[in-house]
Amino acid sequence: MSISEPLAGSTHERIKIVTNDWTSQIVMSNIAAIFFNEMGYKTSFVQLKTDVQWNMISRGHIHLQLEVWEGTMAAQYQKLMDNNRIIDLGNHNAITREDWWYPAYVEEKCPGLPNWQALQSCYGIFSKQESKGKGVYLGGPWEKPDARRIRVLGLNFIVERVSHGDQLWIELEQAYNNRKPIVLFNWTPNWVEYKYSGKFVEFPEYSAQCETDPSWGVNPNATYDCGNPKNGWLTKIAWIEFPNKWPCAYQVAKRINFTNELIAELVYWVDGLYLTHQQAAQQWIKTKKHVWQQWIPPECRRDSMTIYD
Ligand code: TMO
Repeated sequence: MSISEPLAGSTHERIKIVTNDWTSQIVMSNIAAIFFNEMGYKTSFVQLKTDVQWNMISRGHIHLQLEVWEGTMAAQYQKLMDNNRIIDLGNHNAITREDWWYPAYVEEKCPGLPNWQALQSCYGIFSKQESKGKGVYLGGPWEKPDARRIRVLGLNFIVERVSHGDQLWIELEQAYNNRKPIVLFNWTPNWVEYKYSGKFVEFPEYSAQCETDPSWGVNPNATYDCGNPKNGWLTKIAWIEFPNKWPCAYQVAKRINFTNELIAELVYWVDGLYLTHQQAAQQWIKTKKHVWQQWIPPECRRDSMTIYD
């Protein structure tokens, strides 16, 4: 069924889609934009770090975020939900994890891994010239207070941060080619697990109490003495007015649903095969019709749409 009557909602006000600094989020945003444009809505991308996006989306300066990860963003998400500043568009059917990670060969030099306590004695293999004997943990621009976790768990580490996700993989590749010990932030689903074998560090099991109750956990005087969730959710959020302004975009955004496998594959197209974000989005639309067809309800289809061709 297709329809030629005018599309419901605003076709002149742009839907501002936030893009962050890791691949899957950017490609997914490009995919959503193609759907919205095909239906007749205008879109633009607003490139932001995750830490500044919360205020922007609650004020309606941006309108859609397709990847909110539990491991690094649960607290800000929950605050805006509790204050009715955003709406939740439903989880992806994916299980996520975000935490410290190392390539498999590191275990030879640090027996006891993946248990975090192994890092108490073998921090030295992760040191760099400028770290004065301390281990270096390479973090991304997201995460929770890692310096605090290091302190409360009594680890002899410092945090070094890259400013864009892509830099993590450059450093990982260099270390990997020289079998140099490295421990860095990683997550799943991602493409890294296809290219490199490795493991997450097993910190004390996550519990919400760990972040609020100092007496909980291995350090009785401090919060954050635990890892990130191992079976985390991945959800989507929108500005509270989104459904009224762009009803069909809302219907589609609610239905957008990526599994672990779908995410890993489309990230690989960019980070492994070097397609641009835009090319990956177009290829995805072209080859995954069986996946996205049901995301577009009949009343939101238009005669003019070309993605069905
Ligand atoms: C939010 N991230 C997937 C980079 O951890």
